[in-house]
Amino acid sequence: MQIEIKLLTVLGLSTSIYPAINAQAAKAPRPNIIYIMSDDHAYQAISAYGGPLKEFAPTPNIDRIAKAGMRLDRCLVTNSISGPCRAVILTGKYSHLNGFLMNEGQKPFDGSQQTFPKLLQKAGYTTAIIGKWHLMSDPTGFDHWEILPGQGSYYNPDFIDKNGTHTEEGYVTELITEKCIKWLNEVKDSGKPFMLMMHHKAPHREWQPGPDELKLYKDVTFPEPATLFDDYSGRGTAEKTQDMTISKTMRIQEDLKLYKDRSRMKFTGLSRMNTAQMAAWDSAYNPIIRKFYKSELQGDDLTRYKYQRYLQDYLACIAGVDKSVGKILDFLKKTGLDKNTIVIYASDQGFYLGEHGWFDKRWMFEESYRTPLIVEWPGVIKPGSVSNDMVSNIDLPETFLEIAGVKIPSDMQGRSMVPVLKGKTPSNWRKEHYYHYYEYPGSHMVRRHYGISTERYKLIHYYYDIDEWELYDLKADPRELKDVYNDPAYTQVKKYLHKRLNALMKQFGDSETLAKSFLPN
Ligand code: SGN
Ligand code: CA
Repeated sequence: MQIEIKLLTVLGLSTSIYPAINAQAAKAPRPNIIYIMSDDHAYQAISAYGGPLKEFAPTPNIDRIAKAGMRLDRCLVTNSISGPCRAVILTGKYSHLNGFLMNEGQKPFDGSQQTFPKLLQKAGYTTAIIGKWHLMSDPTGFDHWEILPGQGSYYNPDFIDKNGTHTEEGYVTELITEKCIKWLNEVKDSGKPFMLMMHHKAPHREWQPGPDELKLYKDVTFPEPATLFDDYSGRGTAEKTQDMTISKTMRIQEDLKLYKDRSRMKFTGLSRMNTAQMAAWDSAYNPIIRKFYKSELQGDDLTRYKYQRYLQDYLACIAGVDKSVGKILDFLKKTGLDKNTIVIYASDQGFYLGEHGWFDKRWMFEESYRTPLIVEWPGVIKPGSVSNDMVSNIDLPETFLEIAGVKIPSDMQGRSMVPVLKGKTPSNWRKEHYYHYYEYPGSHMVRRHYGISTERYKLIHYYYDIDEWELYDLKADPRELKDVYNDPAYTQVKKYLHKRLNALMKQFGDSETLAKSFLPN
């Protein structure tokens, strides 16, 4: 029976000629899916995930999803950077197969290929994407789309839809929220299930808080991570030569908004603000600016100060996202949609909040490799559950397809998380994960690398203009401060991991030769 329903739906045929099937369908309408993804939201900055920032900057609305659903503690990305993560989520394929490897120096996403929104659409779902898209080509597979150009702007942003580009007055997180609620209102009574991808720009660099959050954390002092002053000893060339430290890379004016030269505001979109927005901005930042330039901070004191300024703004952006999540949840409750709508909260990848002295992402190290994932599925997921199973962003499309009762194409490379969400993880669930990052040379100068991670170990190969292997033992060294690749105690482990890495590369159709063919000439 189930197969027949799927077949009929896939063929786009009505099931009404089959009263028995129809009765069953009426009993269990297919759930709606709302996938909320913010940009660069570290799990360390979600109170449901615990951690030292929890009391300082709680996220009560995102936590509502975790309370009602499942928090996944080991969701790993395949290539820790925005555009590529988005392409993986759409296609269920690693970057070398979906063709979107990097943000910079990249051809537009090939929207003619198979994606999960297209398959959902075919199966009768109404689909939409609103917010950051970052794939250069126009979205395909969506009944409705309204996206930010590139990274988008925080204040009075441009949006692109099928009619072209227009500017809207307001703060980006609020505008995206209003657009999503408007669309949900339009489709909620259509009799068709829907899938919405709500993609926030916040809290992406340069971390510009919304009008209501400008002063939220300005007097708060956050706890410092233990590795804020990491000197990268015990690790290789890649870690020592990156360009993503709070101390050196983070800019006092553009990133921390300590503008001495206001003409520079045009580089970060702040010159888009109207008079009222600018007045509110100045009233928050001018006192901070005055105090800072009087202080003449230097060295480690300056780094400490920059870390605090960074977190104040980053977390204020997140407060705006959290408020947005609250609005969506309230809307679902008010309309009764909450009973049959799956809500997912995620980030495109992880992010550094001063760990190793860094901001940004890209590495196969924990903070950037692990992304938050919280799922509420009424009546199916046990409220307040926590999963440690190794899942990945590449599993999302298959998960969505299974939820919708759509056949999963055999060329997708992840695995549906539905059994994990149901608390029934199969015994043969993934115990190892493959990673491959490409954007180098480029922003932040993180060298190209691929690798395998297991529950306990990570084997990483930096293969571009260096040829260095690294091995980390997360049990002995959870902060990943000591490469043990050349430690004889790990000879057997190393051998095993090399073998498994080769097997994974083969399984996913990747190789160093293929990777080298993507290098710039
Ligand atoms: C911009 C940022 C970088 C960031 C990339 C990619 N610089 O280039 O810091 O790593 O985006 O981010 S900025 O000065 O323009 O803010 S991603 O999330 O889109 O992958
Ligand atoms: Ca991102």
